[in-house]
Amino acid sequence: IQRSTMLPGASIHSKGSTIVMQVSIILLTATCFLWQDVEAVNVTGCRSALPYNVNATVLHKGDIFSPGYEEGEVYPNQLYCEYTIWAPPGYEIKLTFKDIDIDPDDMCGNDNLHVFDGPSRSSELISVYCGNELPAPIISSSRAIHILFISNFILGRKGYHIQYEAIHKEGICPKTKLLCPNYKCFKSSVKCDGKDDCGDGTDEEGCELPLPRAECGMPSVTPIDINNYGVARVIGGVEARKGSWPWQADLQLKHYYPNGHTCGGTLINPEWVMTAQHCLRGDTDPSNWRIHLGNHNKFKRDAEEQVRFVQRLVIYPGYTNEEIKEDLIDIDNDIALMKLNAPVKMTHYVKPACLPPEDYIVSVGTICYATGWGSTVGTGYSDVLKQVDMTTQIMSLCPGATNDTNICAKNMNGFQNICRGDSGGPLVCKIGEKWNVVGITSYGVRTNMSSKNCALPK
Ligand SMILES: [Ca+2]
Ligand SMILES: [Ca+2]
Ligand SMILES: [Ca+2]
Repeated sequence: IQRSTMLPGASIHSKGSTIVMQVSIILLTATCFLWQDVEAVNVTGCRSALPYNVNATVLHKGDIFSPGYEEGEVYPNQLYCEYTIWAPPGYEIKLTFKDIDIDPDDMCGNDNLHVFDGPSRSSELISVYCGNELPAPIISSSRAIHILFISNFILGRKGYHIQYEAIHKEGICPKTKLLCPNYKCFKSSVKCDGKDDCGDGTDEEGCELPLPRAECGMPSVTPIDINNYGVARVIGGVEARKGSWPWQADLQLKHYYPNGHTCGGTLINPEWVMTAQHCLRGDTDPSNWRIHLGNHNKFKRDAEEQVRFVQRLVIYPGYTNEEIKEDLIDIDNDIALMKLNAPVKMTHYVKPACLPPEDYIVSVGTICYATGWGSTVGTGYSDVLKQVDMTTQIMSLCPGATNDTNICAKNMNGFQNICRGDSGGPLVCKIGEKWNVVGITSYGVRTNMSSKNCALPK
């Protein structure tokens, strides 16, 4: 172990035995330098282009720390740190996250840790990490793994501690068990037993079991009613009661952890989610997505959360792309369906919404609710699921909207509205005792935080 060659703070080291076995060397090279030219005199971390190598044995774990981590300091701003970890030929690299605390944001837009499945930034991206939810271990598909850590110009956090080791992939699970794509192991007897053993439905894929029974439109937790807001009417909606909108789906881009939040969706039965087609941005590859049900806080794993992937995407053929003419936005048939890789379990926190009877007409003046994790434009509670009451309007109040494919609704309080990131989420109204999804959040007028109207497709 060549400790003397290490950068102060950008600690990559191995602990325990330093006996090197010839056949099992991990070679680790790291380069850290400042992202931009800043006052870097006292930065205890990455510096420009100082590569170094670390050798370790297969049976021996090494550690990677963010700059400052071991000194109990937050990582510096404007870092750009790169590590390449090599296993001996015939081995793969396993990374185990021991600690992570990176300034979180949607798509990790503040500070972020990239992991690539290969020796460089041009290798396939495995994931981008931020926040402080410990990710599952990662195993490379070849003998190299590449790590890139970037921090922006403000706010450092504790950082990360990752352990690396060279392993044989075949040896991960005992012989009696099968391997999940996320490297958990499961007994072959629980494949297709109707229970999610991998944690993402993958052991229940393609099983064709009867769907679990699901009563629609009946939350176990009563949603906050517009009449009970009291004086605390919050600009940008109010935090929803946890579990009160159990059909709310969170559509996340798969390569971001813990939060690749892009859009909302509505669970309409145990294996189908409805969303807005514009959320797909023209990309119809189902493998881009990870769907979270039972979610409340978008940066923290809720105990009730269930994760699935998308097996199939169904787009509506009559969708017309976004056309913005002056202040008018015109999107028609903004709807798509996602079939999950396996049905979700029906719980108090995960239940479908009802679909209204065919030809059902929502009368003007009906109070309905839109929900989502969309931007709050600085009005607070942006990490949690929020709701806003929306009253249906006559169509002429929604310029550009058409009777055939849109519903026009607005918040009568005038200070609350749907916003970027809420797209794809439900507009639900009560029909009798049951909540029915009558619309999908599609678009609002440009000045969306003002008292203008918003249109939603039927
Ligand atoms: Ca930062
Ligand atoms: Ca199972
Ligand atoms: Ca969560």
